[in-house]
Amino acid sequence: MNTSRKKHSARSRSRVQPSLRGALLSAEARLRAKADATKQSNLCSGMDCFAGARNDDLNGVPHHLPLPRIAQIAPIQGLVAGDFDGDGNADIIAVQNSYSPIPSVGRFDGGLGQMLRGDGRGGFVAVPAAKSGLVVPGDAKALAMIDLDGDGWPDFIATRNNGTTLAFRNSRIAGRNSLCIRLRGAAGNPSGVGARISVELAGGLRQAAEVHAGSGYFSQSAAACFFGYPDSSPPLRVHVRWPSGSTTVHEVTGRPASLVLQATA
Ligand SMILES: [Ca+2]
Ligand SMILES: [Ca+2]
Repeated sequence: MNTSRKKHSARSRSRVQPSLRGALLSAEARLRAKADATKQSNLCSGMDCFAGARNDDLNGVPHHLPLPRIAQIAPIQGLVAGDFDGDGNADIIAVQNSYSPIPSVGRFDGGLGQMLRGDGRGGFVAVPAAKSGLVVPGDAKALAMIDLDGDGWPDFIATRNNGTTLAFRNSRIAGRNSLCIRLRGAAGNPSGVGARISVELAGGLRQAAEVHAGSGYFSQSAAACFFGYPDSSPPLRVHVRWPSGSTTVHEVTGRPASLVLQATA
């Protein structure tokens, strides 16, 4: 019986192997064709990150847009999003590189970190390092956002493997402002994680953000939300939808750098 099984197995292999080989060759051919098509059309590769969505085609179908190429020059390990320049549009800051690939691949070491300025419609434009001041060389990992100096503008902390931790202070921009809002939630969720904060500006625009926990590579940003606005359109009131489902409205007087809102206000 063993001999029979061996013969049967041998016959099975003789039947399977050619078709398997054909499938592999077919798969390889498809991959080569896909790679050739990518080169020829100069489109983004399969490693592209996609961000943003807009409903600007005739059928209202959202289109995902690739991040600028400079943001994809190396793997991104830490990323935060928010309005960092006070123009009312969400921006992105990311730190890059990886020294961990297998030896045959080598290091990904081409990135210096990148700020991407949002256009408010789902698109992002790369800001040169000479203008943003963001330079994070090395094996960058975590990126966290926090208001380090209490001026209402978000600042940043970046960590690097076998390197020093870097802190970046966000310098204010003339004619623009930033409001930092923190929540005091109920017992068990004192930071109000999961709450949605909406700021109503004098000019009629509304900005919204959610309080979240966990921000990337072994890190967490402060449980705060930042809202930018111009001098001509200060915040009038803040609407909060708490994790419990209840809502509160808070009037804003003046132009405070920061607010701490209570669930019972
Ligand atoms: Ca912005
Ligand atoms: Ca600050």
